[in-house]
Amino acid sequence: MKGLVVLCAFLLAAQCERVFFGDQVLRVNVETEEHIKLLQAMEDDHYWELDFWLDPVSSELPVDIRVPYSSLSDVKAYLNAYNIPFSVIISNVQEVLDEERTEMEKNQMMERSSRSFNFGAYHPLETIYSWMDTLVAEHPNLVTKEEIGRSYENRPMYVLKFSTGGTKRPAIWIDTGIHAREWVSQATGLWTANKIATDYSSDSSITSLLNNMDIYILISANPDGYAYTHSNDRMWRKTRSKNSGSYCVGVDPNRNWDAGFGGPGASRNPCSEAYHGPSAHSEIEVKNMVNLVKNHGNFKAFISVHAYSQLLMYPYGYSCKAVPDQPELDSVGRAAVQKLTSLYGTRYKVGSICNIIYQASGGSIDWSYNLGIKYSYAFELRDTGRYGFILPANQIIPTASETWLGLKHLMEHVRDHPY
Ligand code: INF
Ligand code: ZN
Repeated sequence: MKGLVVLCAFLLAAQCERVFFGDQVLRVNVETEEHIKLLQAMEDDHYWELDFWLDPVSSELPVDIRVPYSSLSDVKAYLNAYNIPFSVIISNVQEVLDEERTEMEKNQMMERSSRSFNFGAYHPLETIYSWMDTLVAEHPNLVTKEEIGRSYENRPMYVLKFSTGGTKRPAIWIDTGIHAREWVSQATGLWTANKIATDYSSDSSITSLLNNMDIYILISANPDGYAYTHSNDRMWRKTRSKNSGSYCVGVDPNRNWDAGFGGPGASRNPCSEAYHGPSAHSEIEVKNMVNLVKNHGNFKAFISVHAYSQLLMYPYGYSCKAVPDQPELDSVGRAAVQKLTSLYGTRYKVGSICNIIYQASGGSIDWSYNLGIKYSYAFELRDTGRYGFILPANQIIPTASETWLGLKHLMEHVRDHPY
Protein backbone atom coordinates (compact mmCIF):
# COMPACT_ATOMS: atom_id res chain seq x y z
CA MET A 1 0.00 0.00 0.00
CA LYS A 2 3.03 2.27 -0.35
CA GLY A 3 1.55 4.31 -3.19
CA LEU A 4 -1.82 4.93 -1.62
CA VAL A 5 -2.08 8.57 -0.67
CA VAL A 6 -5.22 9.88 0.98
CA LEU A 7 -6.39 13.27 2.19
CA CYS A 8 -8.69 13.29 5.18
CA ALA A 9 -11.25 15.86 6.23
CA PHE A 10 -12.57 15.67 9.78
CA LEU A 11 -16.13 16.90 9.72
CA LEU A 12 -18.75 14.73 11.34
CA ALA A 13 -17.05 11.48 10.50
CA ALA A 14 -13.50 11.17 9.27
CA GLN A 15 -13.68 11.18 5.51
CA CYS A 16 -10.58 10.28 3.56
CA GLU A 17 -10.26 10.76 -0.13
CA ARG A 18 -7.61 9.15 -2.24
CA VAL A 19 -5.40 11.57 -4.15
CA PHE A 20 -3.39 11.09 -7.31
CA PHE A 21 -0.74 13.82 -7.17
CA GLY A 22 1.79 13.35 -9.93
CA ASP A 23 0.24 10.11 -11.18
CA GLN A 24 0.43 9.86 -14.94
CA VAL A 25 -1.53 7.92 -17.51
CA LEU A 26 0.82 6.38 -20.04
CA ARG A 27 -0.29 5.16 -23.42
CA VAL A 28 1.86 2.22 -24.37
CA ASN A 29 2.04 1.49 -28.08
CA VAL A 30 2.55 -2.20 -28.10
CA GLU A 31 4.42 -3.52 -31.14
CA THR A 32 5.05 -7.20 -30.49
CA GLU A 33 3.69 -10.20 -28.65
CA GLU A 34 6.79 -9.96 -26.49
CA HIS A 35 5.67 -6.48 -25.38
CA ILE A 36 2.24 -7.86 -24.48
CA LYS A 37 3.84 -10.55 -22.32
CA LEU A 38 6.00 -8.01 -20.52
CA LEU A 39 3.00 -5.77 -19.85
CA GLN A 40 0.89 -8.67 -18.64
CA ALA A 41 3.66 -9.57 -16.22
CA MET A 42 3.63 -5.95 -15.01
CA GLU A 43 -0.13 -6.19 -14.47
CA ASP A 44 0.06 -9.44 -12.51
CA ASP A 45 2.84 -8.15 -10.32
CA HIS A 46 1.16 -5.66 -8.00
CA TYR A 47 4.44 -4.14 -6.81
CA TRP A 48 4.18 -0.91 -8.83
CA GLU A 49 0.47 -0.60 -8.06
CA LEU A 50 -0.38 0.02 -11.67
CA ASP A 51 -3.97 0.71 -12.67
CA PHE A 52 -4.55 -0.62 -16.18
CA TRP A 53 -7.22 1.53 -17.82
CA LEU A 54 -6.87 -0.58 -20.94
CA ASP A 55 -5.45 -4.08 -20.57
CA PRO A 56 -2.62 -5.53 -22.64
CA VAL A 57 -4.28 -7.99 -24.98
CA SER A 58 -3.06 -7.73 -28.54
CA SER A 59 -0.44 -5.80 -30.44
CA GLU A 60 -3.27 -4.03 -32.30
CA LEU A 61 -4.67 -2.22 -29.27
CA PRO A 62 -3.11 0.49 -27.15
CA VAL A 63 -2.56 -0.05 -23.43
CA ASP A 64 -3.33 2.78 -21.01
CA ILE A 65 -1.84 2.63 -17.55
CA ARG A 66 -2.24 4.99 -14.61
CA VAL A 67 1.12 4.92 -12.91
CA PRO A 68 1.39 6.16 -9.31
CA TYR A 69 3.92 8.94 -8.88
CA SER A 70 6.08 6.72 -6.68
CA SER A 71 6.52 4.17 -9.48
CA LEU A 72 6.86 6.54 -12.43
CA SER A 73 10.61 6.59 -12.89
CA ASP A 74 10.90 2.81 -12.44
CA VAL A 75 8.13 2.09 -14.91
CA LYS A 76 9.49 4.49 -17.53
CA ALA A 77 12.98 3.04 -17.13
CA TYR A 78 11.54 -0.45 -17.52
CA LEU A 79 9.63 0.43 -20.69
CA ASN A 80 12.67 2.16 -22.13
CA ALA A 81 14.92 -0.77 -21.28
CA TYR A 82 12.69 -3.09 -23.31
CA ASN A 83 12.24 -0.54 -26.12
CA ILE A 84 8.49 -0.38 -25.58
CA PRO A 85 7.27 2.97 -26.96
CA PHE A 86 4.92 5.04 -24.83
CA SER A 87 3.60 8.56 -24.47
CA VAL A 88 2.14 10.50 -21.56
CA ILE A 89 -1.57 11.18 -22.10
CA ILE A 90 -2.32 12.62 -18.66
CA SER A 91 0.67 14.24 -17.03
CA ASN A 92 -0.91 14.77 -13.61
CA VAL A 93 -4.08 12.83 -12.83
CA GLN A 94 -4.89 14.88 -9.73
CA GLU A 95 -4.93 18.09 -11.79
CA VAL A 96 -7.62 16.69 -14.08
CA LEU A 97 -9.57 15.39 -11.07
CA ASP A 98 -9.36 18.78 -9.34
CA GLU A 99 -10.74 20.41 -12.44
CA GLU A 100 -13.58 17.90 -12.58
CA ARG A 101 -14.38 18.50 -8.90
CA THR A 102 -14.33 22.29 -9.24
CA GLU A 103 -16.69 22.08 -12.21
CA MET A 104 -19.01 19.80 -10.29
CA GLU A 105 -19.15 22.06 -7.24
CA LYS A 106 -19.68 25.17 -9.35
CA ASN A 107 -22.53 23.41 -11.07
CA GLN A 108 -24.05 22.28 -7.79
CA MET A 109 -24.26 25.90 -6.61
CA MET A 110 -25.78 26.93 -9.90
CA GLU A 111 -28.36 24.17 -9.79
CA ARG A 112 -29.28 25.06 -6.23
CA SER A 113 -29.75 28.74 -6.91
CA SER A 114 -31.65 28.27 -10.16
CA ARG A 115 -33.48 25.11 -9.08
CA SER A 116 -32.60 23.43 -12.32
CA PHE A 117 -30.80 20.31 -13.39
CA ASN A 118 -27.82 20.45 -15.72
CA PHE A 119 -27.56 17.38 -17.93
CA GLY A 120 -24.10 18.43 -18.95
CA ALA A 121 -22.69 17.87 -15.46
CA TYR A 122 -21.74 14.93 -13.28
CA HIS A 123 -23.84 14.38 -10.17
CA PRO A 124 -23.59 12.45 -6.92
CA LEU A 125 -25.93 9.50 -6.42
CA GLU A 126 -28.40 11.35 -4.17
CA THR A 127 -28.87 14.06 -6.80
CA ILE A 128 -29.48 11.44 -9.47
CA TYR A 129 -31.99 9.68 -7.22
CA SER A 130 -33.92 12.85 -6.42
CA TRP A 131 -33.86 13.81 -10.10
CA MET A 132 -35.61 10.49 -10.83
CA ASP A 133 -38.48 11.54 -8.60
CA THR A 134 -38.77 14.80 -10.51
CA LEU A 135 -38.89 12.93 -13.81
CA VAL A 136 -41.57 10.57 -12.54
CA ALA A 137 -43.59 13.50 -11.17
CA GLU A 138 -43.39 15.32 -14.50
CA HIS A 139 -44.36 12.29 -16.58
CA PRO A 140 -46.64 10.21 -14.35
CA ASN A 141 -48.35 8.48 -17.26
CA LEU A 142 -45.12 7.37 -18.86
CA VAL A 143 -42.42 6.89 -16.25
CA THR A 144 -42.38 4.85 -13.07
CA LYS A 145 -39.56 4.13 -10.65
CA GLU A 146 -39.14 0.61 -9.30
CA GLU A 147 -36.78 -0.53 -6.60
CA ILE A 148 -35.21 -3.75 -7.85
CA GLY A 149 -33.48 -4.45 -4.55
CA ARG A 150 -30.74 -3.07 -2.35
CA SER A 151 -27.01 -2.90 -2.83
CA TYR A 152 -24.41 -4.52 -0.55
CA GLU A 153 -24.31 -1.30 1.49
CA ASN A 154 -28.11 -1.19 1.48
CA ARG A 155 -28.60 1.55 -1.10
CA PRO A 156 -31.79 1.16 -3.15
CA MET A 157 -31.36 0.26 -6.81
CA TYR A 158 -33.92 2.08 -8.92
CA VAL A 159 -34.91 1.23 -12.45
CA LEU A 160 -36.91 3.71 -14.51
CA LYS A 161 -39.65 2.09 -16.52
CA PHE A 162 -41.07 3.80 -19.60
CA SER A 163 -44.40 2.32 -20.56
CA THR A 164 -47.62 3.43 -22.21
CA GLY A 165 -49.62 0.46 -20.95
CA GLY A 166 -50.16 -3.24 -21.50
CA THR A 167 -48.83 -5.99 -19.32
CA LYS A 168 -45.33 -7.35 -19.74
CA ARG A 169 -44.91 -5.90 -23.19
CA PRO A 170 -41.72 -6.86 -24.97
CA ALA A 171 -39.07 -4.69 -23.38
CA ILE A 172 -35.65 -3.16 -23.77
CA TRP A 173 -33.14 -3.19 -20.93
CA ILE A 174 -30.45 -0.54 -20.59
CA ASP A 175 -27.99 -0.46 -17.69
CA THR A 176 -25.35 2.16 -17.11
CA GLY A 177 -22.65 2.53 -14.50
CA ILE A 178 -22.00 -1.13 -13.69
CA HIS A 179 -18.38 0.01 -13.41
CA ALA A 180 -18.33 2.86 -10.95
CA ARG A 181 -15.63 5.08 -12.41
CA GLU A 182 -17.02 5.17 -15.95
CA TRP A 183 -18.95 8.32 -15.14
CA VAL A 184 -20.03 9.24 -18.65
CA SER A 185 -22.01 6.01 -18.67
CA GLN A 186 -24.31 6.99 -15.78
CA ALA A 187 -24.56 10.53 -17.17
CA THR A 188 -25.60 9.13 -20.55
CA GLY A 189 -28.20 6.87 -18.95
CA LEU A 190 -29.69 9.85 -17.17
CA TRP A 191 -29.72 12.05 -20.29
CA THR A 192 -31.32 9.20 -22.25
CA ALA A 193 -34.07 8.74 -19.67
CA ASN A 194 -34.84 12.43 -19.89
CA LYS A 195 -34.74 12.35 -23.69
CA ILE A 196 -37.26 9.54 -23.88
CA ALA A 197 -39.63 11.25 -21.44
CA THR A 198 -39.46 14.68 -23.05
CA ASP A 199 -39.51 13.59 -26.71
CA TYR A 200 -42.24 11.00 -26.36
CA SER A 201 -45.27 12.32 -28.28
CA SER A 202 -43.20 14.79 -30.34
CA ASP A 203 -40.78 12.21 -31.76
CA SER A 204 -42.81 9.74 -33.83
CA SER A 205 -40.08 7.14 -33.59
CA ILE A 206 -40.15 7.09 -29.77
CA THR A 207 -43.93 7.21 -29.80
CA SER A 208 -44.23 4.17 -32.03
CA LEU A 209 -41.57 2.38 -30.02
CA LEU A 210 -43.37 2.96 -26.76
CA ASN A 211 -46.69 2.03 -28.27
CA ASN A 212 -45.28 -1.46 -28.71
CA MET A 213 -42.57 -1.88 -26.13
CA ASP A 214 -41.40 -0.84 -22.67
CA ILE A 215 -37.97 0.54 -21.89
CA TYR A 216 -36.17 -0.05 -18.59
CA ILE A 217 -33.17 2.09 -17.63
CA LEU A 218 -31.01 1.30 -14.61
CA ILE A 219 -28.87 4.42 -14.30
CA SER A 220 -26.69 3.24 -11.44
CA ALA A 221 -26.10 -0.50 -11.66
CA ASN A 222 -23.38 -0.22 -8.98
CA PRO A 223 -24.57 2.44 -6.52
CA ASP A 224 -22.06 1.62 -3.76
CA GLY A 225 -19.20 1.88 -6.19
CA TYR A 226 -20.52 5.12 -7.63
CA ALA A 227 -20.96 6.70 -4.19
CA TYR A 228 -17.41 5.59 -3.39
CA THR A 229 -16.02 7.29 -6.52
CA HIS A 230 -17.47 10.53 -5.15
CA SER A 231 -16.45 10.14 -1.53
CA ASN A 232 -13.21 8.18 -1.47
CA ASP A 233 -11.66 7.03 -4.70
CA ARG A 234 -12.55 8.42 -8.12
CA MET A 235 -10.84 5.43 -9.74
CA TRP A 236 -13.00 2.75 -8.09
CA ARG A 237 -14.45 0.20 -10.55
CA LYS A 238 -15.82 -2.78 -8.60
CA THR A 239 -18.60 -3.35 -6.09
CA ARG A 240 -17.88 -2.64 -2.40
CA SER A 241 -18.48 -6.10 -0.94
CA LYS A 242 -16.05 -7.58 1.57
CA ASN A 243 -13.97 -10.53 0.43
CA SER A 244 -13.40 -13.21 3.04
CA GLY A 245 -9.72 -13.90 3.55
CA SER A 246 -8.57 -10.72 1.84
CA TYR A 247 -8.16 -7.07 2.71
CA CYS A 248 -9.06 -6.14 -0.85
CA VAL A 249 -12.62 -5.00 -1.37
CA GLY A 250 -15.05 -5.59 -4.20
CA VAL A 251 -15.86 -7.82 -7.14
CA ASP A 252 -15.89 -6.88 -10.81
CA PRO A 253 -19.65 -6.91 -11.44
CA ASN A 254 -18.99 -7.54 -15.12
CA ARG A 255 -17.16 -10.82 -14.39
CA ASN A 256 -19.78 -12.04 -11.93
CA TRP A 257 -22.55 -13.22 -14.28
CA ASP A 258 -23.35 -16.85 -14.88
CA ALA A 259 -21.87 -17.05 -18.36
CA GLY A 260 -18.54 -18.85 -18.60
CA PHE A 261 -18.11 -17.80 -14.97
CA GLY A 262 -14.55 -18.08 -13.73
CA GLY A 263 -13.13 -18.72 -17.19
CA PRO A 264 -10.38 -16.84 -19.05
CA GLY A 265 -10.37 -13.07 -18.79
CA ALA A 266 -11.40 -12.94 -15.15
CA SER A 267 -9.26 -13.09 -12.05
CA ARG A 268 -9.34 -15.35 -8.97
CA ASN A 269 -7.46 -12.68 -7.07
CA PRO A 270 -9.74 -10.50 -4.88
CA CYS A 271 -7.23 -7.67 -5.29
CA SER A 272 -7.60 -7.68 -9.08
CA GLU A 273 -9.85 -5.16 -10.87
CA ALA A 274 -11.29 -8.14 -12.77
CA TYR A 275 -11.98 -10.36 -9.72
CA HIS A 276 -14.93 -12.59 -10.61
CA GLY A 277 -16.10 -13.09 -7.04
CA PRO A 278 -16.64 -16.30 -5.03
CA SER A 279 -19.51 -17.55 -7.20
CA ALA A 280 -21.75 -16.47 -10.07
CA HIS A 281 -24.24 -13.79 -8.96
CA SER A 282 -22.50 -13.48 -5.60
CA GLU A 283 -22.90 -9.72 -5.94
CA ILE A 284 -26.31 -8.60 -4.77
CA GLU A 285 -26.34 -5.86 -7.43
CA VAL A 286 -25.93 -8.50 -10.15
CA LYS A 287 -28.46 -10.78 -8.47
CA ASN A 288 -31.02 -7.95 -8.38
CA MET A 289 -30.65 -7.38 -12.11
CA VAL A 290 -30.81 -11.11 -12.84
CA ASN A 291 -34.00 -11.45 -10.79
CA LEU A 292 -35.71 -8.54 -12.48
CA VAL A 293 -34.83 -9.65 -15.99
CA LYS A 294 -35.77 -13.28 -15.33
CA ASN A 295 -39.02 -12.48 -13.54
CA HIS A 296 -40.02 -10.12 -16.31
CA GLY A 297 -39.34 -12.76 -18.92
CA ASN A 298 -40.02 -10.65 -21.99
CA PHE A 299 -36.87 -8.60 -22.60
CA LYS A 300 -35.94 -8.54 -26.27
CA ALA A 301 -32.83 -6.37 -25.97
CA PHE A 302 -30.23 -6.04 -23.23
CA ILE A 303 -27.82 -3.15 -23.54
CA SER A 304 -24.97 -2.51 -21.09
CA VAL A 305 -23.18 0.82 -21.28
CA HIS A 306 -19.51 1.24 -20.34
CA ALA A 307 -16.70 3.68 -21.11
CA TYR A 308 -14.18 4.12 -22.69
CA SER A 309 -12.85 3.06 -26.15
CA GLN A 310 -15.71 3.82 -28.58
CA LEU A 311 -16.89 0.30 -29.30
CA LEU A 312 -20.20 -1.42 -29.89
CA MET A 313 -19.91 -5.08 -28.98
CA TYR A 314 -22.04 -8.20 -29.00
CA PRO A 315 -21.48 -11.68 -27.45
CA TYR A 316 -19.47 -13.58 -26.67
CA GLY A 317 -16.79 -12.40 -24.32
CA TYR A 318 -16.14 -15.77 -22.72
CA SER A 319 -15.58 -17.46 -26.04
CA CYS A 320 -14.22 -16.33 -29.39
CA LYS A 321 -16.64 -18.57 -31.25
CA ALA A 322 -19.24 -16.69 -33.28
CA VAL A 323 -22.75 -16.73 -31.81
CA PRO A 324 -25.57 -18.04 -34.05
CA ASP A 325 -26.93 -14.50 -34.54
CA GLN A 326 -23.51 -13.00 -35.33
CA PRO A 327 -24.34 -11.83 -38.88
CA GLU A 328 -27.47 -9.98 -37.78
CA LEU A 329 -25.92 -8.55 -34.61
CA ASP A 330 -22.97 -7.34 -36.63
CA SER A 331 -24.95 -5.67 -39.39
CA VAL A 332 -27.42 -4.05 -37.00
CA GLY A 333 -24.49 -2.89 -34.86
CA ARG A 334 -22.77 -1.38 -37.88
CA ALA A 335 -25.90 0.46 -38.94
CA ALA A 336 -26.35 1.77 -35.38
CA VAL A 337 -22.79 3.03 -35.30
CA GLN A 338 -23.26 4.70 -38.68
CA LYS A 339 -26.11 6.70 -37.15
CA LEU A 340 -24.01 7.50 -34.10
CA THR A 341 -21.10 8.70 -36.21
CA SER A 342 -23.35 10.84 -38.41
CA LEU A 343 -23.75 13.45 -35.66
CA TYR A 344 -20.16 14.48 -34.89
CA GLY A 345 -18.00 12.00 -36.78
CA THR A 346 -17.09 10.02 -33.64
CA ARG A 347 -15.63 6.75 -34.85
CA TYR A 348 -16.68 3.41 -33.35
CA LYS A 349 -15.59 -0.15 -33.94
CA VAL A 350 -18.09 -3.02 -34.01
CA GLY A 351 -17.49 -6.68 -33.20
CA SER A 352 -17.79 -9.44 -30.65
CA ILE A 353 -16.26 -8.73 -27.24
CA CYS A 354 -13.73 -11.49 -27.64
CA ASN A 355 -12.64 -10.44 -31.10
CA ILE A 356 -12.66 -6.72 -30.55
CA ILE A 357 -11.08 -6.42 -27.09
CA TYR A 358 -10.31 -9.61 -25.27
CA GLN A 359 -11.66 -12.83 -23.93
CA ALA A 360 -13.62 -11.87 -20.80
CA SER A 361 -15.84 -14.30 -18.94
CA GLY A 362 -18.82 -13.63 -16.69
CA GLY A 363 -20.04 -10.55 -18.58
CA SER A 364 -23.64 -9.35 -18.47
CA ILE A 365 -24.44 -9.48 -22.16
CA ASP A 366 -23.18 -13.06 -22.52
CA TRP A 367 -25.58 -14.02 -19.75
CA SER A 368 -28.50 -12.16 -21.34
CA TYR A 369 -27.77 -13.67 -24.74
CA ASN A 370 -27.69 -17.18 -23.31
CA LEU A 371 -30.97 -16.46 -21.58
CA GLY A 372 -32.46 -15.95 -25.04
CA ILE A 373 -32.26 -12.18 -25.38
CA LYS A 374 -30.94 -12.00 -28.92
CA TYR A 375 -30.23 -8.29 -29.08
CA SER A 376 -27.55 -8.14 -26.40
CA TYR A 377 -25.03 -5.34 -26.85
CA ALA A 378 -22.39 -3.49 -24.85
CA PHE A 379 -21.30 0.05 -25.60
CA GLU A 380 -17.94 1.52 -24.70
CA LEU A 381 -18.56 5.26 -24.95
CA ARG A 382 -16.07 8.11 -25.48
CA ASP A 383 -13.23 8.74 -25.60
CA THR A 384 -10.31 6.75 -26.97
CA GLY A 385 -7.94 7.72 -24.21
CA ARG A 386 -7.26 11.45 -24.16
CA TYR A 387 -9.15 11.66 -20.87
CA GLY A 388 -10.27 8.06 -20.43
CA PHE A 389 -12.45 7.72 -17.33
CA ILE A 390 -12.13 11.42 -16.52
CA LEU A 391 -14.04 12.62 -19.56
CA PRO A 392 -14.75 16.38 -19.15
CA ALA A 393 -18.37 17.19 -18.37
CA ASN A 394 -18.67 19.32 -21.50
CA GLN A 395 -18.58 16.07 -23.48
CA ILE A 396 -21.55 14.48 -21.67
CA ILE A 397 -24.29 15.93 -23.87
CA PRO A 398 -22.42 15.36 -27.15
CA THR A 399 -21.65 11.79 -26.06
CA ALA A 400 -25.23 11.08 -24.98
CA SER A 401 -26.68 12.73 -28.10
CA GLU A 402 -24.64 10.68 -30.54
CA THR A 403 -25.19 7.50 -28.52
CA TRP A 404 -28.92 8.15 -28.64
CA LEU A 405 -28.89 7.86 -32.44
CA GLY A 406 -27.23 4.48 -32.15
CA LEU A 407 -29.54 3.33 -29.38
CA LYS A 408 -32.58 4.44 -31.30
CA HIS A 409 -31.50 2.43 -34.31
CA LEU A 410 -31.06 -0.67 -32.15
CA MET A 411 -34.43 -0.19 -30.51
CA GLU A 412 -36.21 0.38 -33.82
CA HIS A 413 -34.68 -2.77 -35.21
CA VAL A 414 -35.86 -4.72 -32.18
CA ARG A 415 -39.36 -3.27 -32.61
CA ASP A 416 -39.45 -4.20 -36.30
CA HIS A 417 -38.03 -7.71 -35.82
CA PRO A 418 -40.15 -9.42 -33.19
CA TYR A 419 -39.10 -12.90 -32.22
N1 INF B 1 -14.27 -3.03 -20.36
C1 INF B 1 -14.77 -4.38 -20.49
C2 INF B 1 -14.75 -5.02 -19.13
O1 INF B 1 -15.77 -5.31 -18.50
C3 INF B 1 -15.97 -4.46 -21.28
C4 INF B 1 -16.68 -5.72 -21.39
C5 INF B 1 -17.98 -5.66 -21.76
C6 INF B 1 -16.15 -6.96 -21.12
C7 INF B 1 -18.74 -6.77 -21.84
C8 INF B 1 -16.92 -8.11 -21.15
C9 INF B 1 -18.21 -7.99 -21.50
O2 INF B 1 -13.67 -5.25 -18.70
C10 INF B 1 -14.62 -2.14 -19.45
N2 INF B 1 -14.47 -0.89 -19.83
O3 INF B 1 -15.12 -2.35 -18.38
O4 INF B 1 -15.53 -0.12 -19.73
ZN1 ZN C 1 -16.68 -1.01 -17.84
